[in-house]
This record gives sequence, C-alpha cells and structure tokens, in this order.
Amino acid sequence: MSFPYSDWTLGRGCREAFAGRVALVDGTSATSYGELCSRAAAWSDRLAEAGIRKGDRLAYLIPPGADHCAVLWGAWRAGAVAVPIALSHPPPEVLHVLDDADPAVVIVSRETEHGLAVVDLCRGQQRLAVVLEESPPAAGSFSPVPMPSQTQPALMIYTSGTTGRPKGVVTTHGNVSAQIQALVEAWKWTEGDRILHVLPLHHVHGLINVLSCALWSGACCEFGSGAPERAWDRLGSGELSLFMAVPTVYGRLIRAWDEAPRPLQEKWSAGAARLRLMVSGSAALPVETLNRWREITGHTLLERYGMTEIGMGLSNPLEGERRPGHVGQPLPGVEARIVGPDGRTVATGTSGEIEIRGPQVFAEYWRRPEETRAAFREGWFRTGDEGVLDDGYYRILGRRSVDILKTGGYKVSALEIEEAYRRHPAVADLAVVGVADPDWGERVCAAWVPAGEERPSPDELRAWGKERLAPYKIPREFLPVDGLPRNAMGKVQKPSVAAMFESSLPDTETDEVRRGR
Ligand code: MLC
Ligand code: AMP
Repeated sequence: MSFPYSDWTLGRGCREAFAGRVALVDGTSATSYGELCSRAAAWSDRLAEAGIRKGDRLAYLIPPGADHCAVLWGAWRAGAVAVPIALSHPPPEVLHVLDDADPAVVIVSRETEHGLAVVDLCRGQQRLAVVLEESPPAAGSFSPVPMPSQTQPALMIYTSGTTGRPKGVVTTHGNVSAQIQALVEAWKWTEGDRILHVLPLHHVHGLINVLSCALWSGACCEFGSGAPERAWDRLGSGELSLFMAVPTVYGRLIRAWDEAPRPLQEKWSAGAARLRLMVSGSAALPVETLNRWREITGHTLLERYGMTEIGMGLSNPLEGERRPGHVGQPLPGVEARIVGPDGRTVATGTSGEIEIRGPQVFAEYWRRPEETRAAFREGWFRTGDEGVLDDGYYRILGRRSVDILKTGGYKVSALEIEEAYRRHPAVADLAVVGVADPDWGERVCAAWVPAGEERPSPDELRAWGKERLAPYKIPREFLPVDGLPRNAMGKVQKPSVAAMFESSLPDTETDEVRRGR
C-alpha cells in the first residue's frame, strides 16, 4: 500500500508501518491509519473529478469522526485549502463563510443540524455541494502524491476580530506542521498516546492540538462527548494518556465529580490519575480550578497560551514547575516579546502587548491585505493580548480591546453582535460587553435602548439572535436602558455598561435565572 505523504502535515500516521494501528475511535467503531489514508485518497480522487485545483478552498460541515478526518486529509492530498465550518452555526453565519471563503466545493453531512439547509444555500449560489452520505468513498489502491510545499495554504479558520465579520486565518502546510511539531516535541507525544477529544474541530485547540498532534504521532484519538458524566466515564477508565480542554469544561467536570457518589468519585479519580498529561487553554484557567483539579486527580493542569493566528505560543513545561496563573515560556521555534505603545521591547516585569514570531505564525487574513499588514510589526504578529514576563514565566493580563470577549473558550466580537441586533425592529441601540463569570470566563451581556414601546423579553431577543448568530454569541442577559453611557466624543463607555451587570447580579444565580431576567 502507498500512502499519500510520508512526513508532512499528516505526519507518521501515513507511514506504511502504521497502517494497521488504530488512528480514530468513535463510539464503538475504530478506524486504522491504513483505512484513513485510503478514505482520504478516495476523497481526493472525488475532488479531482469535481475539478478542484491546487489552492481552491474546500469547505465542510461534518461532525467529529472518521469522515471528518478523511475529508480533511483528502482536501490536503488534493492540494485544497481546508475550511472547517462550525456545526452549531445557523445558516446566515455559514453563508458569511461561504461568501467570504468562496469554496469550489462544499461537503456537508446530513447528520448535522443545518446540513441540508447549507446544501440548499450552496445550490442557490451555483456552488458544488456534496452530501457526504451520498458519496461513498471508492475502495481500491491509490498512488503517492507530491508533498505540498511549505508555502502552500493548508487551512483557513474563521475567527472574530475588532473589525467586521469573522475573517479567514490562512495557515500554510509549513505553518501547520510547525504548530504540530512544537507541541509534539514539548509535550512528548508518542504513538503510544491515546487522547479523549471533546472539542469542536473548527478551531486550533481541537483541530491542531488534539486531533492533528495525535495523527502526526501515530497515536489514537478517541472522539467523545463533552457531557461531564460521559467524559468522566472515559477519564476514569484508565485507558487514556492525554486530555485537553478549555477551563469551562474542567469547571463542569469538577461540578459533576462533586455531585457523584463516593465510589464513582474514587473510580474517576483513580482512572484520571493514570493519564500522563492534562492541558488547559484557550482562556485563562482560574487558579481555583487548577487547585481543585489537583485535589481531585492529582494532576497540575498544564496551562498554555495560543491563538488561531499562531497555533500555540507559550506553554508551562511538561517537566518542571507549572506555575498557577501563568502560561510558561515560548514553545520550540516560537519567539515572544512584550512591547510598549512605542513598539519597543519593555523591561522585564513591565506589562505590554505580546508579540509572536516564528514558522507557526499564519500567512494572511484571507483577501484582507490591509488587515494582514496591520497585524504585524516588523515581522512580529501583534496578538492584541496584554502580558507580562514574571520571573521567567509569562502571565496573560487580558485583551487590549474591550470589544473582544472570550466565552467558554470561544472568541466573540462585541461589535458583530451589536451590528446584528441593531437590525432588530425593537432595538434602537445596543452595547455588548463581557462580564466576568465563574463558568464561562466571560458572559456576553447586552444593554439595549428600545426603539419604541415594544419590549421583547430576553428569551425573545435570544431566539431572534439564534437564527442569525452562533449560539455562543447570543447575550445571556439583556438590560433595557434609556440611553447608553457615552463620553464627550459620543463613544460608548463599555466599562460603565459592564458595571450595570456586575452590580446587578450575584454570582450564585443560575444561567436560567440570568437568562430569564
Ligand atoms: C455553548 N453555549 C455557550 C457556549 N457554548 N454560551 C456561551 N459560551 C459558550 N462557549 C450555549 C449553548 O448554545 C446553550 O444555549 C447553553 O450555552 C448551554 O449549552 P451546553 O449544551 O451546556 O454547552 P455545550 O454545547 O456543552 O458547550 C459548552 C462547551 C463549548 C464549553 C463545551 O462552548 C466548547 O466546546 N467550547 C470550546 C471552544 C473552543 O474549542 N475554543 C478554542 C478556540 S481556539 P441555550 O440558549 O441553547 O441554552 C483558541 C486558541 C487556543 O482559543 O489558545 O486554544
Ligand atoms: P482565538 O482567537 O479564538 O484563537 O483565541 C485566542 C485568544 O484566547 C488569545 O488571544 C487569548 O486572548 C486567549 N487565550 C488563549 N489561551 C489563553 C490562556 N491560557 N490564558 C488567557 N487567555 C488565553
């Protein structure tokens, strides 16, 4: 059997020697590396038949599992740029990605909530949409293909920013493989690893750190559920070696453990203690969560810092001190610096903007040359995060822009939500803020000015938003106000808006109570 590549973005998993090893587990079904390669080759043949050319975008809406991976690898084998679409996004969000990415082909699984609506959208736009279930991959042999060059675009992930709608972050095969290799080296991935995957596959945390590092290493990636009892069931099995998640997930696991009967707690803790590494990232890990997790499992969570544009940049060490509240040092191949407003590196211990340089850093924002240019200073990527180097360990102090929020590990733009809701007939104006929240990191809240007498309830406003925006962008609280606080220049004072929510809500209230306000 020949494999698509030998050592590139796909890593060791494509080597002949790995053909019989298990690559993926999804429920009760297992897929070997040989099968995955063969299915990927069948997809790339199918794509070639459809006329896809090198550099064309291939968008796909497929739940986690072997089909998802076969399409991703098939896209790469065909020379296409993979554009994963979020499963939870309603049609208008998907339409934005399709309009912007302009894919030559869209592959959609029937199983997904909005899959068939997306097929209709595509066909309305004369775009080729393939329904996954209607295109069974052909069996048979396949030949090796030339390796992609380092500079060839591999992936485009949509991310929110301070301007406009989400933009496509283009990473090349060189970037993606550098992102993977840095983590494989730093966290000592091996073919003997087995990881539980509970994250979405349209962001780097789930796609690069978990899935691609596993496949690169010839390890086993087990797709599981984020539902805490089911995740605990697997963590407690003693069969896993690695786990990675966002702080919200660890918080939920802690709550489920606290509520479980004693014998189950003991089983879960004993199984989890057998993993070799547990990682947290995508948002600040509260020190309280880190401490509680250590009490429950014996693990000191390894916190690291990353971003769609750079993959992972900073990480606490695998061996050595993992310092609570800190994100460690630059990963292999990454350079980091902290600069002041004048763009000069600040003295150690002084805070400033974190800038990152290295082969991991993305190539461009898709079709946005101005924004790409503005994102770099002398070859360094400006992360927009404020940080400080504290006795040899980096600490993240927060985003520089009040309009970028992080909720449950998802980045959202306040401006995008405001723009959407200003189209609501009952809303004259609206300001969206992030309010510190023990479960979500930040919870999205909106103060709104009614346009007339009509006062839709928070639930009605949420339902309206859900038809237009990703579910995690929908404000949890809506507060009607007579006017928004503005400064002399007319600019909305976001800290004053946030204070309206902070002062009005005790932390102990449930989400339901918050939402019903
Ligand atoms: C779901 N909801 C959210 C939400 N996720 N609300 C705010 N923020 C979120 N992140 C909404 C749901 O729509 C639902 O609304 C309600 O909250 C309860 O949903 P749930 O079913 O309990 O949530 P669930 O689907 O289980 O999702 C929770 C989660 C998920 C934490 C598992 O948010 C998640 O997978 N987060 C990880 C995101 C991620 O991978 N980020 C990495 C980006 S890359 P309703 O109205 O229906 O009740 C990056 C770089 C790096 O950041 O460094 O890694
Ligand atoms: P995204 O653009 O979705 O990839 O999110 C990247 C952002 O997540 C970063 O710019 C940070 O603001 C945030 N982030 C990632 N990891 C951490 C961390 N460990 N601590 C604090 N913030 C983090």
